[in-house]
Amino acid sequence: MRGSRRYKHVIDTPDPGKWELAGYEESLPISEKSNPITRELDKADPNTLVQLLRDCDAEIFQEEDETIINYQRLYSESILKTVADIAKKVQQIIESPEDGLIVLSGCGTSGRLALLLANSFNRLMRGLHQSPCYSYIIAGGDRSIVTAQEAPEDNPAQGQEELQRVCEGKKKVVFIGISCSLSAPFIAGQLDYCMKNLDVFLPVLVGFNPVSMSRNDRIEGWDSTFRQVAEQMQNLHDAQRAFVLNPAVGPEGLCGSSRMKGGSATKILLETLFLVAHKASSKVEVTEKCLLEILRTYERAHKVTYSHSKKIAALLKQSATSLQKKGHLYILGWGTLGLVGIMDAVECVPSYNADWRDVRGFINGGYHTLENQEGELTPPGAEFAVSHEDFMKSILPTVSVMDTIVFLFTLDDEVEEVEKLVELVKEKTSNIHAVCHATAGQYLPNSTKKMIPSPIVITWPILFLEYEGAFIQTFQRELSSKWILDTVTSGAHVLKGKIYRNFIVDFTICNSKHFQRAVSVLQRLTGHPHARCTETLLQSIYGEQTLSEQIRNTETSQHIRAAMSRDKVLPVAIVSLLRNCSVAEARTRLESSESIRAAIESSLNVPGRKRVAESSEMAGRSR
Ligand code: S6P
Repeated sequence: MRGSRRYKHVIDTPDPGKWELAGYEESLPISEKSNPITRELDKADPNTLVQLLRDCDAEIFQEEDETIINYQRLYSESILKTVADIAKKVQQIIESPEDGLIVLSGCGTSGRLALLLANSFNRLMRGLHQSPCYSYIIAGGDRSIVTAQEAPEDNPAQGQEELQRVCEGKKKVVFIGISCSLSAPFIAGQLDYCMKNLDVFLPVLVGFNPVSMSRNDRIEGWDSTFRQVAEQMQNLHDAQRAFVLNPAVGPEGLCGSSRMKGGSATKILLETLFLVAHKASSKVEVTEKCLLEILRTYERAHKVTYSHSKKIAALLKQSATSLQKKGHLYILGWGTLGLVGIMDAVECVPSYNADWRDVRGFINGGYHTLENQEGELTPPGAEFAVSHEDFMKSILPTVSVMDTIVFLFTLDDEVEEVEKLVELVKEKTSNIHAVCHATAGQYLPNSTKKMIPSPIVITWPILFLEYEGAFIQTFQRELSSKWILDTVTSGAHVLKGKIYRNFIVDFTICNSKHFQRAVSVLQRLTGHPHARCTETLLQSIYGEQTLSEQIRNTETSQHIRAAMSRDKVLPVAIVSLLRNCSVAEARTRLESSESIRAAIESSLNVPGRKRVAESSEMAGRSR
């Protein structure tokens, strides 16, 4: 498991954080640990916020440090070998696609990325006059692409049903189950089904925790834990009957927010894997060098993107101002960048308990451009309206000076179309920003420059590559846009007071992972043991100080249902524990506070309160 140091790094990554040391938040998986880099994120100004999140993203490319614990990293030989081995299996499907399929599956952001990747590589195949052989599954179905549906993630049986439906009649399937935190029961169910049908399926688990840190609590209505499934997968790894692809990329900049680094690393790893598989099918040998060359382009994209940090910070600040004044952030994207915008917007709902109208993404051509299996989604509800036409019809008339609009496009798109929209929006607000991708030699027209005062124009070098390689440029632009939007939406919510240190303290508890995370955040912030934190969380969920036996003995899924119909569940529990007061009093205090962060801060500073809870190294130990 040694690093491949033969390769020169493009960027200097920050010093290895303490999270890599044994004992640092010992009971928590990497994906749930709090990142030492962002320990003071809540006190940062926009420029510092961008810099800190940039440093966290850089950890994706950090190599193993031989002096501390050996986690496998992106550049580890063991990871590169696994990528190459899986690529060979993918290649077999590409070469005889008639009875074969490559299925990518995930929940939330991981499911949206499954769609993005499946579509990219089907496009690549169509360009080569080959039959497309990629498909995707997202927990909760296509409505989860454009709206937040976090509950289906807890359902392993539904995962299996979906998998069977998608693979009906296929003789060979490479199944890629993505769960960044190695935790989603939906994915566990699918992997389990694949392992019971190895004559057809080759299961692959993608995530960013070691198997020993995967989730090990009981899954309701099922007889295995995620860890048991992952361990079974690992046992099949050496015989190449199943694969686990799980480099460590370090904790998220915002604790547990796997849409950020987890999502980016998923995109990097899987695009690299599929690209080399396609190259191999055109008789290019898959070597470590070839893998490293592709990975290095992503590392370079990180450097190029964050060289615009000042302007990203300005966009972040403007977006935060809009959200603080109860305005909105609208992201109007073209092509696949439109999906990147939608992904980021939708995630604000579960991540920060945001209203779905706060941050919204729109894509030119709507569902036609999204290329989702179910096509136009027609259930009633404005949440499903995602095209630019929808924006013009229902949003534009309501746009005010409080709102911020971001245009996200490349200079290969119809720039006149962009200009037309900007013209219309300008009549309503002057808060207009743009993220525009150009290739060396392309320039933003003067007419556009006049309309958008300070656009982020990212110029990418011309890549002289063969057909498959040329897709890298699109992938870089998508990732670069994702990095910018992740930073902007996360940073804006930090400035809105939704974060304490680097803990999100007001997320929606809408699945079992969130329930567990809420208890863990309570432990880390208040220093109280697991049992007391769970009790207070339940008091906050049900709004009752005395819990009945019936509530105490109810399954977690019932608590989650109750939590979803109440706001500020976690903040109320935090304040109640810190002040040792009733949940009713905690709620009143929160309601009169300028922000959730401010309420927590003042509760921590109550005279006589022991400050033992401050050390995050204590986290989870009392469990
Ligand atoms: C995380 C995001 C969620 C996750 C989803 C799947 O920031 O809010 O939607 O993507 O829960 O997570 P995982 O770890 O199974 O990929």
